[in-house]
Amino acid sequence: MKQALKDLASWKVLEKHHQDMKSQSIKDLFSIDPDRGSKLNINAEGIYFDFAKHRIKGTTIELLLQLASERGFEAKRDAMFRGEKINTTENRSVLHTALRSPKNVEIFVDNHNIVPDIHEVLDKMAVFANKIRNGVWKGHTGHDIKNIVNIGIGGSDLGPVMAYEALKYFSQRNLTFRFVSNVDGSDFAEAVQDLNPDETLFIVASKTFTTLETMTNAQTARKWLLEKLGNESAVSKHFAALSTNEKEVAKFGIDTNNMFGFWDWVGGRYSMTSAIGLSTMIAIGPEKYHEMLSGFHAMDEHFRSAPLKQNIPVIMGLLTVWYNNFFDAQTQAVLPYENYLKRFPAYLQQLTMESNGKMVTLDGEKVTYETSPIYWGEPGTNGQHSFYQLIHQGTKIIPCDFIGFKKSLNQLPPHQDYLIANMIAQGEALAFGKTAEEVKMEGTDPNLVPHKVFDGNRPSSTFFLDQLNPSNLGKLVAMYEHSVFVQGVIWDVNPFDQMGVELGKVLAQKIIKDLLEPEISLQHDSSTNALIQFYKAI
Ligand code: G6Q
Repeated sequence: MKQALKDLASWKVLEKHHQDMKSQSIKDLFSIDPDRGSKLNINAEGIYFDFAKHRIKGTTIELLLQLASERGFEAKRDAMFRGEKINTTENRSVLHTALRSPKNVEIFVDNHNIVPDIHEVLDKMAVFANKIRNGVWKGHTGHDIKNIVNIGIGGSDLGPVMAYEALKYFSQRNLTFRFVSNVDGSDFAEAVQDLNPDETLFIVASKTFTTLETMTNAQTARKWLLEKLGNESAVSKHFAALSTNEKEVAKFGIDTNNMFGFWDWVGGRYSMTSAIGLSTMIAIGPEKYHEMLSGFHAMDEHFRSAPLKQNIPVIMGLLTVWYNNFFDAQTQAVLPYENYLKRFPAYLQQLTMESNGKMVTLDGEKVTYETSPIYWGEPGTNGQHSFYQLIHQGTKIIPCDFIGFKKSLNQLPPHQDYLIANMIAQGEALAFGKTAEEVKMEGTDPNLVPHKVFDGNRPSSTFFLDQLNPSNLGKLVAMYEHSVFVQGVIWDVNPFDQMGVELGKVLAQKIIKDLLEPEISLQHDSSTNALIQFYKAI
């Protein structure tokens, strides 16, 4: 019988330890050990991870590591890498890490080595991507393809959008990339309004190839294309599919030669290194795409083999548990000081919250503790002029992840120095604040002193890298993927299913019927019925 989280010996010790720690400020901790800045950090895989500005001391890390060990973390991690069916509710392996493993490795699912299959798809993607990039692939009317429109949603959209934005600097600039996800027709209409169908390729990205939003957008795209190009045979020159469902792809009319497959052991939100990455590969080219995969792989290996104390995703994941479960932090901010990472927080919202936003354990028992915090964020300096107020002086504790790079991709002095000065200053201000004495010393009107005090003691991590490039993007994404895994192990939830998105989908199907049939008798609650009637009223 598995022990409940709160009954674990390490948990109980952590509870006591928290009582001690809650009365010590970050400032106190730095006074006790002025050198902690050079101790509480990990410098690995080109990432300098500073976690000194946290409400922890060495013992905290020791205890959190004991917790991980009591939870059987290492065995669970290794089971994931080996391809065991750790997604128990769906009876699936979880092998996004295999997608970036080198050719010479063997990884088995149901006695079949999947690595050659992965590389076959990668090679096929490379051929296709190069044809588009070099203008060898022609549209139905003989034009080069200049516009790539990815149609997908959730895991089939957020990774591609984020990666395109993040790596735009490396993208082929004569190609235009658009991403359509929402079933709101305006998303499609705006995406194509200035595009010429002769020069446009649609990539329909859908693991299942049955998702309402994606299929509706794909049908609209097909209509839009055929209105201009007239001939059904145009579809094979202007549509590609990324999917696990060959039957549905063929039914849609997409030539299965233009289909790039993946497998049920790749979860949607873990799929950006599967065929779902085709738009990324077209944008940055196969070589750079492989650099991105190498970055992912380097972080996978770090997670798999670095001692836990020196393991970035392990420490990150455990710190999240520390604030979430002991300090009752409800949210976690992700604040990139790199404009190209503007969609990174949105990407992480799905990765983290769809994974660990769960209320039952793997055995189906209701949890008696908090699971995933709410992740949110925006590029840093913009946030400083809006919501940072609450992080500095509000009543909530919001651990922050700052992400920055030493070198900018665009050399425009003095921008980079200003940007990084701001990032470092925010971590310092959050941790150390400003006392009433300090405010008074500035000659502040006594009535305003309380308004100008910063309590400090607000925790943050800083992730500092050399420069944003495909490899470093891969490392950052894998780092968060694995920290989510660590959290899932502690909370004993399944980070790899997403049953919580189902109910709304089923009800929407019912309501679609209610909206379309004029005489139908509505069977919902009175509020829902009224909303439907309001919509239908002429
Ligand atoms: C991700 C989820 C979900 C999924 C979308 C799109 O982990 O499963 O976001 O990616 O619902 O699904 P399809 O790729 O099957 O269209």
